[in-house]
Amino acid sequence: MKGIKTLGQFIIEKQADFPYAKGELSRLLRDIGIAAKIVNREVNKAGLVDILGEAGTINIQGEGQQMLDIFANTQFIAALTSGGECCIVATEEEEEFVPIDSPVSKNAKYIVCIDPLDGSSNIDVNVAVGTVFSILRRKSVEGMATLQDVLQKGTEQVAAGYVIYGSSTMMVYTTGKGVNGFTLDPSIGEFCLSHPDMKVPQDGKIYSINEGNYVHFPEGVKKYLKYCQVEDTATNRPYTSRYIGSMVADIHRNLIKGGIYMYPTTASSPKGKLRLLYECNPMAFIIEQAGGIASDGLNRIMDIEPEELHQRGAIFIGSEKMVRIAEQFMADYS
Ligand code: AHM
Ligand code: MG
Repeated sequence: MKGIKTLGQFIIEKQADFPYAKGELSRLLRDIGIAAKIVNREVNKAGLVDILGEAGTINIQGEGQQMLDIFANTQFIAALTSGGECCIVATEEEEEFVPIDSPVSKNAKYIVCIDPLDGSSNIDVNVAVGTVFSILRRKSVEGMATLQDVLQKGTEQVAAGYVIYGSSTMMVYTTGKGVNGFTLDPSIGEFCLSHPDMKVPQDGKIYSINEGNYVHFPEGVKKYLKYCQVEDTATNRPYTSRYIGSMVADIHRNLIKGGIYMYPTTASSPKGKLRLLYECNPMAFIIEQAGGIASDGLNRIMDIEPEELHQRGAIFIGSEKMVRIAEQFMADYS
């Protein structure tokens, strides 16, 4: 029988890649893994208990908060607080960033930007949801960290990852040295290395976009979608359309099978829907590390200078060849 490698074992082993690190980042990843297991437990029984459904509050983005959104938010903040390695959590669920004001944490080196439960409108119908996180190193050297510590470009990320609560639960992360995926074995309660050194195929056949917004898309996107649908054996077209409506699940599928995920600007989201700091940047870091690319249609996502905590942006992400062609359409028709 082949031996299993747990997430904890793998993190310790990989610490050797960072000779000057003192283990804080490893502990931070461990803390996120623990919270993910707790969230997984609740997501799994969402249909059974009365946490299912809407909480009746509206979050900063004006969206109805699902009860599990709040639960996941609380769990991740609690795990990061008790872990002591994180000085700020910036979360989709809170208007202001959350400073962790304990004697150990306030001098901690790391900042976590997180979407605790992405795609949560899918919970009621038993469809995969996810968690997305980005880890930054604080820039300021003393006192409480500030908003400026949070507003860093994607290229400054030291780690990023996602958890997908799907037909099985997986955690996929990068520290800038490739991408590895771990599947939760519920019988032992551990994430086990199942997808070492993940690579996104250079080209693919799947395009993922909410085509209901078609009339409001930029001309370049409309033209690209028509391109995807044209019959052409040389380029394997028409492509296949797949859209779950959970970004994590859509990008995870395309990472494995090859494809492009797009959320461009629309009339109702003139700057795009997804948030730069805790949705676009971490997914961009993972996909680039897996050999793909992530763009806002014209520029690399990770080069965008953030100005606001909840800044939104358009995203085109996935297999290199597909994203490059989409960018070409954007350039030609803008
Ligand atoms: P959320 O963070 O509020 O769940 O919103 C993000 C989600 C993504 O997971 C998904 O791809 C997208 O919103 C779906 O939006 P739409 O319903 O407009 O297609
Ligand atoms: Mg989200």
